[in-house]
Amino acid sequence: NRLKASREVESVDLPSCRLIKGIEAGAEDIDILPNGLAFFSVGLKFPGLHSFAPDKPGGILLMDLNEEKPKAKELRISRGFNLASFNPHGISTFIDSDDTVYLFVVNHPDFKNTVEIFKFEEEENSLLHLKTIRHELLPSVNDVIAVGPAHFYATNDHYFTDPFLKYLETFLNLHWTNVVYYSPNEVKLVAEGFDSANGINMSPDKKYIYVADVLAHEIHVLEKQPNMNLTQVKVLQLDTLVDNLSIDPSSGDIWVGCHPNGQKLFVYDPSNPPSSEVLRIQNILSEKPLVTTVYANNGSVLQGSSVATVYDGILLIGTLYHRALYCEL
Ligand SMILES: [Ca+2]
Ligand SMILES: [Ca+2]
Repeated sequence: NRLKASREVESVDLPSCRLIKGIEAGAEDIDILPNGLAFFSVGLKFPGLHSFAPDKPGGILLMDLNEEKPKAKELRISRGFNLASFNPHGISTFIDSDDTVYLFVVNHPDFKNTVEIFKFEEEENSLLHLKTIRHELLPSVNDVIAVGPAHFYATNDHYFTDPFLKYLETFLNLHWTNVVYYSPNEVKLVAEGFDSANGINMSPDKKYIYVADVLAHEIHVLEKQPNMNLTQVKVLQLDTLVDNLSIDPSSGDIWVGCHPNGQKLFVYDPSNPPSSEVLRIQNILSEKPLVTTVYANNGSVLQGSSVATVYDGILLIGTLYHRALYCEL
């Protein structure tokens, strides 16, 4: 039941969608700046997870959504950073008071766990690597939400790093996964007890942190305290495996990339591929949040949606290891 192994999806189509050229081996996470520049984390590889390009390193692509026919172009990364082992996962952008744009990237070089901080240099179409963060409280990072130039919340989707212990932990349903706050001065556990903490994001007023628990099919709303601790406000129960969370900055709506059937994700069968599902959640703090299925597909077009994010009537949908969609709403 945690994997929703028996669930099949009914198609929900949008009138105008196209596959994005150049994305064929996953775009696990997408983050859009307020000016319409979208970052894509592409080419994630993981033990047990299918890959259409197992020998190609991952990368970060950029798409300018203000263009008439936007294209995804790979960003150059500064010398000194190990590109051959780049294996990007969750990402988050941060704009500093001096307008510097930072890109935070969860990275799994050789299946290890780091958070990389880059400075985005728009004129050069490149990322300048600033810092690699490793920490014992970050054993299995999935996603981050940046809250300062070197400050973030991160989800751990497992308690253990070792693949066998990871498997055992999930099998035994231990609920040991957590959220960690990281800053140069202080690193601490701020929320725990998740089955598998995955996507993380923040409300536009910066008061609330949202955490997706993928195997419990839940979105947790947590209130940010002045000392950066988190206190639980509420839990929204859904009927699907919730992956990354994106926020519409104007409405505060939460857009969720979901896996309707988790079994199909881990046992990849091209004749029975994993499906995709995008939910929009309105008024999550109210008594009755409104949950709408905006897009759903049985895998004939898009397999394994992990993120959905909006900008000015455009919806971008990324996947764990398949393609990505550009849709008009
Ligand atoms: Ca993210
Ligand atoms: Ca994720």
